Amino acid sequence: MLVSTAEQIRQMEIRGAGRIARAAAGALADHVATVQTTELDVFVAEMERAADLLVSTRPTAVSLPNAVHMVMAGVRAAQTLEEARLGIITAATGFIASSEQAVQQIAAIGARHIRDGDVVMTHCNSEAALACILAAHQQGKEIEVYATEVRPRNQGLLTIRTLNDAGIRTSYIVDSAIRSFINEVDLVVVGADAISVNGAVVNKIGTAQMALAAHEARVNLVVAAETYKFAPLTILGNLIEIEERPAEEVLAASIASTLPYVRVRNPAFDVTPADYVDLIITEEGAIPPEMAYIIIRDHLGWSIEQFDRPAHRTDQKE
Ligand code: RUB
Repeated sequence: MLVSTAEQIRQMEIRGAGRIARAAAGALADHVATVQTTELDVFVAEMERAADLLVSTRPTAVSLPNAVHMVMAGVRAAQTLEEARLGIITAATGFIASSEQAVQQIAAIGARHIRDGDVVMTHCNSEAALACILAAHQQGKEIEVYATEVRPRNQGLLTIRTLNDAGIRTSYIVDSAIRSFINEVDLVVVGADAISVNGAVVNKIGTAQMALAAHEARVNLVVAAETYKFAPLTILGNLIEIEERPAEEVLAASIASTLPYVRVRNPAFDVTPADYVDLIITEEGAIPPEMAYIIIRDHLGWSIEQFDRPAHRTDQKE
């Protein structure tokens, strides 16, 4: 179960920052029953190995280490093996429930920012962003969506299926058509894999281009993101690692092998600077990107004071 969940995350059969986080929490809870030992130390060491395996699967979505950290907190306070086992299961169950609830809260807040008659553009397949759009539609607002294809893995197909099933009029466009259609759009709504302390948003590759086009066209960009998508270690200046995926996702190996001078680059995510983000909608409320540190300090419990050395760099560069 643990190894198969890790593999499913790595292969993107489980994908999207929120789903990845919940799957990892569930895998840790399930792993508890498989650890055959009477020793607390052995149990903790095995759970830490399991946590490391899960965290190693995809480097960018900070929801993954954040969820694992929250679940593993259940073991750290334990004095006995039974407390440790129960601690993990309780923390995992709690995380999964609060993560699902957070999406509903984000949907309720996000829907308020979508007006009747709005044309909304979205990118990739974000549960949180789609929840806002669906909630606005359920409130009876007449909305229309532009959804991108999302090369190379075509997550846009998942998005248009959901929108279609809800009865929302949707235009499906190739990623390179964003700027051609941005003037027909009232609002951009996207999700996030990670948010830096300075409010920079890491999301599916192409989000930064969409943000640039929206900025130029004076179209607001809203990010829907649970508080556990904020990256605590960016307060130390750590940069969020951008995952680069296999070349074969972009170009078949049979073709690539005939092009010895060609190198395929396949970054899965990019960084949208805070300047291009108008609002971040969390389950705690809608905030400007400049308030990211407050979320990291007050909701995730990390503050700059707990570290010995001051941050030497707090910007999230491309
Ligand atoms: C998914 C992606 C999504 C975020 C947010 O990338 O970039 O926009 O993860 O999604 P991938 P959610 O398909 O590579 O995992 O709101 O569902 O957490």
